[in-house]
Amino acid sequence: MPRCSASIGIADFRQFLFTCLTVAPIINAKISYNKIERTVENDNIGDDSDYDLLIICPKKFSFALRPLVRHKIKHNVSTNIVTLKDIYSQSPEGRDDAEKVKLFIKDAYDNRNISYVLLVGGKKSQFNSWHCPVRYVQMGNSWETQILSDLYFADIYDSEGIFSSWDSDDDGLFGEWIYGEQPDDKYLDLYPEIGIGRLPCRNRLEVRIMVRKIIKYEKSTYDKSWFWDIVAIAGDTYPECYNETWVGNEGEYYSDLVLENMTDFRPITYYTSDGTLNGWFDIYRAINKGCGFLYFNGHASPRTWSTHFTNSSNWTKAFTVNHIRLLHNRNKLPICVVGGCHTNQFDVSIFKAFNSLQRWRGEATIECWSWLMTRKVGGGSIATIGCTALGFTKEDKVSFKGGACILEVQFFKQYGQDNVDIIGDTWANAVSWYIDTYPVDWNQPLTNDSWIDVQIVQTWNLFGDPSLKIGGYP
Ligand SMILES: [Ca+2]
Ligand SMILES: [Ca+2]
Ligand SMILES: [Ca+2]
Repeated sequence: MPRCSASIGIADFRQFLFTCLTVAPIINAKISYNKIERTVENDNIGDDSDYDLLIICPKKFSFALRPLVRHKIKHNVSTNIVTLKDIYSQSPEGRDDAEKVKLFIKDAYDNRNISYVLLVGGKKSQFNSWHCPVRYVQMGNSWETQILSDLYFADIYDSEGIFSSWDSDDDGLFGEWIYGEQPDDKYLDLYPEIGIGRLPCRNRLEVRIMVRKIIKYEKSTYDKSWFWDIVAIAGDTYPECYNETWVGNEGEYYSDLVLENMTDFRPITYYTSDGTLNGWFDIYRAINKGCGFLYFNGHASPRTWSTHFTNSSNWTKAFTVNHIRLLHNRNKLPICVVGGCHTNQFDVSIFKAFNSLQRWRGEATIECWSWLMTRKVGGGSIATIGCTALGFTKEDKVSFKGGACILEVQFFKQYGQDNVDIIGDTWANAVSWYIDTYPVDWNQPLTNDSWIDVQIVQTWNLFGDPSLKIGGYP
C-alpha cells in the first residue's frame, strides 16, 4: 500500500472556492518587492568558461532571474541563464523538447563542467502546456500510466559513458515499464551526474517570489538559532490492524533514524504515539515557530498530508494546502522532506475538478502541496523534496527492504553526518546511494521489487535551487 491518502481531507470543491477567493489577496497583501534594477548586466558566461549552475527558463522569466544570478556569482557560484529558445536552436537533434533540454545539459556538462541545473517553469497557469519541458516516464500501474521525473534530466550518462536516453527501444516513449511486466526500456542508469532542482513557476510573480526567498535565505540563515531545530512529524504509517506484518509505528521509526543522523540539531517530534500529533493545528504551530529542517513521514495526496494513530484506521486531521496558505514562519524557512505520495505532483490543475476520479485523488488543486509550501509568501519552506507519484515503501516490496523512507533517511545522513551541504549534492548522493544499495535487476522474473526501486528514485523531485547552500553563507 503506497503512501497515498487521496480520500482524506476537506472536500475539493470547497478548496476550489477557497483558493479562488483567497490566493490572490494573500499574495497581494504580503509581498513587496525591491524595484528591479533596469541596468541589465551581461550575465552570460564567456564562450569557453566553466560554470557551476545552469539555469534553464523561458525567455519571459529570464529578467526576473537576474538578481539570483548576481547573488550566486557574489558567492562564487558561477551561473549562466540559458533560454529555451536558445536551447532549441542549439540542440535541434533532440526528438522532443525535453530531449533537446537534456542534450543541452549534456553539452554544458561535457564542455562547461556544470554541477547543477535549475529548471524554472511549471504549467502555464492551469492549462495543459508547460513553461519548461517535463519528462513523463511510462511507469504504468493501476493508479497512474505515467509519472513526472526530473531525474531524467540529471542522469546524463550510463556506466559505459553513453548518453542515457531512457529510451533503449528507441520508440520515443521513455522509461517504459508496466508494473508486473518486463521493461520495454532497460538499463536506465539512474545515477545523476548533476544536482537538479525545479521551480515549477507558473508566472513571473512566482519567479520573483522564489528569487527573493533564495537570496534572503542564503544571506540571513547562517548560525541563526532556529536553524538548529529539526521538526519530525509522523505516526503509524501502516496500522497493524490491516496487516500483521506492519508492526510498530513506521513513520516514527524512520523519523527517529532521521534525527539520529542530525546530531548537531535539536530534535522536536510530533508523534501520534505520545499524543503530540493529533492534526493539522499541531503541524501548523510547529512550522510557524521556524526550523532548519522539517520531515514528514506518512500518507499524502497532491493537496493533503496525514497519518494514522497507533494501530488505528483513524487518520490525524489532514494538513492541507489550505493550512499551508496560512503559514507565517516568515524568513525561518526549513528544508522540507515529505514522506507520502504525490505531494510534488506538479501537473495538477483546478480544471481537474470536473473529473470525479482526479478530484478524489486530490489533483484538482491550483498548485500541489509541495510547490505551495515552497513558493509560499511570508513562510513555508525554502526547498521541498517529495514524490511526483505514488511513493512506495518497503511494505510494497516482496523483500520488505528499502523503499522511499530509507532514501529520505539517507538524505539527512548525507547532510548531518557527511556534511554535504549543497542541496543538489545531498539529493544526488542520496539517490546514488539508493541505487547502489538496491541495485535494479532489469530482468527480474518473479517480483516487482526492482520496478518499485526505479519508481522511487524517478519520482523523488526537488523543488528548489539545487545550488542552495543549506544553512546559508557566513
Ligand atoms: Ca521506449
Ligand atoms: Ca548517470
Ligand atoms: Ca505499523
